[in-house]
Amino acid sequence: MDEAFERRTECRVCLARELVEFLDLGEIPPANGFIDTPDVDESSFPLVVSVCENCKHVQLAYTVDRELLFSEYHYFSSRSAPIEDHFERYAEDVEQTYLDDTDDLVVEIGSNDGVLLQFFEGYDRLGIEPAENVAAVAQDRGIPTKTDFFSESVAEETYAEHGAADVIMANNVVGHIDDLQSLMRGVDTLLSDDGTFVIEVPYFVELYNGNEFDTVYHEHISYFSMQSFVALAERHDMVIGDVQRVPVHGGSVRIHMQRSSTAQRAQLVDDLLSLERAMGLDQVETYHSFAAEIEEYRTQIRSLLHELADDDATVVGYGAPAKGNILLNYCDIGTDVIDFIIDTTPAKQGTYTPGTNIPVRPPDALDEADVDYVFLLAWNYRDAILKKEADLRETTPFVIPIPHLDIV
Ligand code: DWN
Ligand code: SAH
Ligand code: ZN
Repeated sequence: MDEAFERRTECRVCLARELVEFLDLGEIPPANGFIDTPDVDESSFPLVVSVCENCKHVQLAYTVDRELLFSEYHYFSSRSAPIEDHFERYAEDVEQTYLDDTDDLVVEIGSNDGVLLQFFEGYDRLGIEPAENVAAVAQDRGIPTKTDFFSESVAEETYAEHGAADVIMANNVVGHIDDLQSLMRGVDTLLSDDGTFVIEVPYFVELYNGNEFDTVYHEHISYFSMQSFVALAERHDMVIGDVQRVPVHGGSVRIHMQRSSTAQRAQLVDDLLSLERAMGLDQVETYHSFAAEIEEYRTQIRSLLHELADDDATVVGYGAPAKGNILLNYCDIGTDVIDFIIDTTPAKQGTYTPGTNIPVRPPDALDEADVDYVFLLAWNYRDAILKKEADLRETTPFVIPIPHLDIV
């Protein structure tokens, strides 16, 4: 990519040139682009969402250069305890369902700091993770990790070095890949004949029902519905042999894709397709109405937070997720409203949030401050965090932005 970003004209799933823009969040810096000093020049890129009129796949109108987003990365999955627990159970499921021999090869695309592969000790395992600083953590834990972006050519290299994979897993990363055709051809190259490609990704139905506009950011290029998964699988002679809805990251789906020659479509696939039709997700008009609701919702969030600031309340952010940076930028909430944000990730502590330049501090900074409200940016961990912070909640209300504006 010559420029740091590029307009996309072809649908990433079905290749039709029928993309219709419906939601414009403005020009925002990359959501994981935490900066070391405030008030420096930051690059912003258009954040615009389109839907394909042909297959109804929801996707970004512009792609930002992946080297810029992922060479050095600030998100370390293992820093969120609930997600580590989730992946421990995920590993148990995959092991019980698909693995029977320690010679079996398990490959993970977007393996990050080894949060999932750590639970496959004893198997032949390989992570593929482009962010060098994050891959280094996995390697230090003894998890073999190839530092690269997965693609058809990387799949060929991997096959030549390791042979066929019995299971390929890709969690919260399929949406990050611009070239979905290369991804699927790569899976075809690397997967054994009766192997399974397990994908977990936020489900667009939940984004839509839960006002999760803040999960739209440059890293997240695709927003999958069952319509889009079926279209993608069929193009590559695969079927969705199983699917589960899983309560992480605001509501996700786990898709089990297998070669059409070895499996049949699960009943729940048809049920979810019906659900999506009933919601109107097969009609472009639905997406335009959704965008209008999000714009209205932005006004509500902005007004509430600015009212608190006008009353001189001290507000501290809880969690500095990438999505929080979209919410803060889109709703125009900066240092005039929020004093600082606490986060468990060492790589984020001591930095400033992209675009809004709010300081990020370690969790114990909260103990020393006199706080009137906590603003829960990591709303996807609502239950775990509210439980963990039971003492603090006796004196301090939590403002929760998503799925509904709530003070608890
Ligand atoms: O797809 C992606 C998902 C899986 O993770 C990536 N593109 C980037 C990232 O998205 P995110 O940054 O929006 O994810 P989280 O999981 O909502 O981030 C939570 C943040 O909050 C982390 O920085 C850790 C922090 N945290 C905390 O400070 N205290 C989390 C918990 C649970 C806590 O108790
Ligand atoms: N799988 C982890 C991490 C998700 S964050 C989890 O679910 O918690 C997305 C990860 O995918 C990042 O670590 C990012 O560096 C990586 N990534 C981005 N593009 C990729 C690609 N083309 N191939 C492999 N990994 C990629
Ligand atoms: Zn399409």
